[in-house]
Amino acid sequence: MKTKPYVRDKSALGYSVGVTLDRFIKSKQDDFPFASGELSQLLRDIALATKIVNREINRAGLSNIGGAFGQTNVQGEEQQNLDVIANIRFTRALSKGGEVCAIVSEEDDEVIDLQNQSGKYVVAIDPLDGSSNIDVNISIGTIFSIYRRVSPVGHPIQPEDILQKGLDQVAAGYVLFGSSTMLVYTTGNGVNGFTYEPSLGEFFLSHPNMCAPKTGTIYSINEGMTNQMDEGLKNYIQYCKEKAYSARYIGSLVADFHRNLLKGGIYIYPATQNTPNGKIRLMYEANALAFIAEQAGAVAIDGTRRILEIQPESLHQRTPLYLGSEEMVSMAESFIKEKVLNS
Ligand code: AHM
Ligand code: MG
Repeated sequence: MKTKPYVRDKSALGYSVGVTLDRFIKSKQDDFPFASGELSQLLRDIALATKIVNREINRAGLSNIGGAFGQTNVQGEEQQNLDVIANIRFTRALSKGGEVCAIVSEEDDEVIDLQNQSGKYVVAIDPLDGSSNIDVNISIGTIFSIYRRVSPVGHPIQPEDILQKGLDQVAAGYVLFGSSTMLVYTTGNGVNGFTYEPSLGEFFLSHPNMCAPKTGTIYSINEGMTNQMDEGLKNYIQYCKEKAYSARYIGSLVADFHRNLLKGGIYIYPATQNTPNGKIRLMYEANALAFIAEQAGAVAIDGTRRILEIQPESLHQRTPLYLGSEEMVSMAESFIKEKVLNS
């Protein structure tokens, strides 16, 4: 039977308007591996903490809570007030829910063992990334990875529960605190982005099924480090210039990644003479974005290896990172390889 012209086909509405994050998570619950509702609840806990952190960030300039806190974190960097606040908000939200047994955070030297032996999940999180941008009202972000514990529930957590490869992630996401606040996540079935509507206090699906362009014309790297880079990478940057690509570098990984995911581009934080392992942390920065990138059709390598296949050996391990549109990363890789072959 032909549909009456004034009756709109429900499927045409898709998820385009008015789908809240909460409703979306619920509708997708059966797609999750081991669907029991706990991962859904965990994602909701993260979303709630995000709203709280978002409120703090928006007040930062007014309430004098921006600025250095006077402590240093495990990487020897000065912690900002909001880093500390975000860390507290996220760890508290993750502790209260009961789904998580352990947390790895950029702001904590050791694993946070929640002494919750019935918790099935391990979360690795950078509560507020782009810390040098906090004070100056530039976009910052949160990055998280979710793993299922490997050891049996009901027992103390083990090292193998924590040091899992990126391939083992069951979900990962980021929050971009930019001109609007967005939460983007994957559970291994594509990537979806939600934009926060502050007056309603809700995230709404705004970017369903995000797909990265195969190539692009944006390269994002701190070119101030050029003298310390390998010849192959220098040659690739020269190639980008010859192609008249646009250089765009915010210094906030989430913001640079998000822009390049939508528009097509490559983010690079390389190994340098001073930092042979690069700067980006494998467990709570690179892995989550690599999972999202691959789910959206982009790629992430450390120069030669797929990020998701790297076995982490320590909590705060760093990795060089080449992240973004498939053809651009592949071109950068061939420049690096050529140098390796020629040297
Ligand atoms: P952070 O975790 O201390 O914020 O450092 C990570 C950030 C990334 O967001 C960003 O891409 C990079 O550091 C910028 O570093 P640099 O200032 O060396 O270019
Ligand atoms: Mg960080």
